[in-house]
Amino acid sequence: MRRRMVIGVLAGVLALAAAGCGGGDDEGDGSASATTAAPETTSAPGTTAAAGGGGEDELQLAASGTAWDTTSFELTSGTSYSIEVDNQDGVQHNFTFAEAQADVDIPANEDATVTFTAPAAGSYEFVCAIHPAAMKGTITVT
Ligand SMILES: [Cu+2]
Repeated sequence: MRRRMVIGVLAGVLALAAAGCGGGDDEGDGSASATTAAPETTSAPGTTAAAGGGGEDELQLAASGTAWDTTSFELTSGTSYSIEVDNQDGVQHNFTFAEAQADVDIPANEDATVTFTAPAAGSYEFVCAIHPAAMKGTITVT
């Protein structure tokens, strides 16, 4: 109760002070500070837009010991994805996401990148076509 009253009084004082500044003294001060703050606000969204403006969302997946290190992905329908598949095994693996027409072989101890567009919303499966029993996972598209 007491705190709320103190805050209320402070807010009232600040409001009076702000009103006094704006109305009484030269308005040049107020304009100058507003102009200074504006470029900072403008540059931040610009940077974000540039970073997000790329064509594809990049994901990573690794195969080790005839197993995927990630067994579930959540994608957005209609978005382009690039998955870098790192095969850490001494045998060939494969990444297949049939519904997105994604199918790539990854030679032993090499990387391969597969790109595709996420299909309609739903629950799908990705698999290594060479070791389908051991190497599979789910892709949830929303
Ligand atoms: Cu495999």
